[in-house]
Amino acid sequence: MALMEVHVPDIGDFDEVTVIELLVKPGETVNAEQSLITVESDKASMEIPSSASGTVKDLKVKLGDKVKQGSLVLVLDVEGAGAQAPTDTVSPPPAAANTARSATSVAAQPNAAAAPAAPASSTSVVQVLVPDIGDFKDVTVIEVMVKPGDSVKLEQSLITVESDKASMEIPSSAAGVIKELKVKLGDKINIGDSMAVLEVASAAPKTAAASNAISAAPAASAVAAPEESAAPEQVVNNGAHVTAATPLPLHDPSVAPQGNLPQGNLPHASPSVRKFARELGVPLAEVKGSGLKGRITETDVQAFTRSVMAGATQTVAAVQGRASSAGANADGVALGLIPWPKVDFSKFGAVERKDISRIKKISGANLHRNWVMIPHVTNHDDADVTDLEAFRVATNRENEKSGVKVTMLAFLIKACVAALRKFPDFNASLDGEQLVFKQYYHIGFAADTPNGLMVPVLKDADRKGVLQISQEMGELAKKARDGKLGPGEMSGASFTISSLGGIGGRYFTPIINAPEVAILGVCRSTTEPVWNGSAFVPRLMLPLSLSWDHRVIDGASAARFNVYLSQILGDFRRVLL
Ligand code: CAO
Repeated sequence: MALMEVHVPDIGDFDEVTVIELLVKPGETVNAEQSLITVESDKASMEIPSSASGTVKDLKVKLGDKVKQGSLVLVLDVEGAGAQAPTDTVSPPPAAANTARSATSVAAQPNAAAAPAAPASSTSVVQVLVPDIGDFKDVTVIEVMVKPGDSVKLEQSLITVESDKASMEIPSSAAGVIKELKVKLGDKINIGDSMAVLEVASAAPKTAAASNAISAAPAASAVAAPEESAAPEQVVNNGAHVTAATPLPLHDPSVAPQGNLPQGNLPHASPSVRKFARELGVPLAEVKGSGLKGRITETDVQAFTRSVMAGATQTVAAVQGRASSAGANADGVALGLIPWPKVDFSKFGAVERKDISRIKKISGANLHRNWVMIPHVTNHDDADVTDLEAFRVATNRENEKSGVKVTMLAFLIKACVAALRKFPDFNASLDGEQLVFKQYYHIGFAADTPNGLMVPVLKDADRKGVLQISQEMGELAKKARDGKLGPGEMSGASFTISSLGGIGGRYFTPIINAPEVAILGVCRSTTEPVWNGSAFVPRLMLPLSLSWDHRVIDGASAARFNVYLSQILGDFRRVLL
């Protein structure tokens, strides 16, 4: 064993960069070239790799420290290093040096371009090339920030590229309108590759700017030199493109903008964290960073993922319905499935297209998530509601003048509360590795509205009688149909009932309304012959379908729940017990 110091390698003109992330801890084993820390200037972030394999003995930097070339990062315990490294300072390995030099060369060349010769015309066409990006070869385009037709300003970022060690935004070399994009997501690009063709409104000022670029950056100018004299119009016609480029500042690394996140508000994260987030499909813009200056760490991405998996967080995509199975844009690729079939229906006959309603988009996204994430099982059963139906009809007759009509659903709500009391697992929610048992009984009920499915919530059903439940249910259902439900009237349910009894059908598989763990589906009761031990007698049977989350509930409990519920519905006096 020998001790070896690892220093910040040549990071070019980057003076006094800030340590924004510590990727290792004392006692951890690291491999040569494994990233140790992430540093950041106002233009770029980069990971500083280890120069050797070994065990971290002493970390010499902390978050927020300023470091520069030669700063001591950490001390490594290196097996057999004595023979190979007599001095205690190890030169950066080629990869480290390359990473650093890449940033250096890019940052050190304020202008890296060629430009068209000054044209007399008021518009010209210029091609924006990838400028000198140092030792970066075959870097991947991870973000395309503009599209054809967009007006771009000089130095506005057009694309983001990423190597395994750093990312950078590549800006436009001129102001103008994008005529053509030459790159797409996933492309590998190198110095001199064409990024875009720009239509530039006025060539004269551009030329002056570009001339400066040429004198300041001979190496990059050379890339474009053969084409410098081409006239813009000929460029388009002959394909002999004139080039223009600008300084290549390394901007804050970022992921593809999510949702409506404006440019400039992109999330801060190191390239490796962004790669990690992309692999998991995590929208970084929605992750709260706990690092320095709100920087997103790998732990933040993991915490976000856990929260989404537990149903505590919804992504914007889910809410907006982009992930909705109902949406034709849903992409099975995201789930590792083959893509959704794209069919030109008009080939087979006349079609009409209509936008999906906002409610359908939202409910569709929720249903999709719940269906995919919850291991559903559905138990079916029948309850004998002959006596209850007679009581319901009699109650309605007695209360005719009150204007409140009692339907089977009101009794079902009351009966479910009794069953939930007896089987508290069904009135619970999963929260990470804990179960939250609710001491309240707020029952959601699915309501069919002209705009789609809504679930009003009847609060404190345990404290209300069937008549009050009927009245409130009627009011909530009307509000749902009129589109007047407030958010408070649609939240807080601990269990949900979906009744199709007024319509028909036999059994179905209701989808659990996360984060609840069970839902009862009810269909239309029918009179059936039931064997009473000595004869078949006509009984009114109510079909029940109970879906439950197998992570929380098991089949035996579900069967008991249904049996108990059926007993209550068979003899409602049991509610009092
Ligand atoms: N068996 C037999 N008849 C039933 C019944 C049942 N299980 N449930 C209701 N009925 C009868 C009612 O008694 C009423 O009869 P009358 O017209 O003779 O009085 C009739 O069916 C209509 O009832 P209703 O639907 O107006 O009232 P409700 O309290 O049963 O339901 C509501 C209210 C809002 C839940 C319902 O109107 C509704 O929207 N249901 C659809 C729910 C849904 O879409 N679920 C699917 C979700 S998954 O996509």
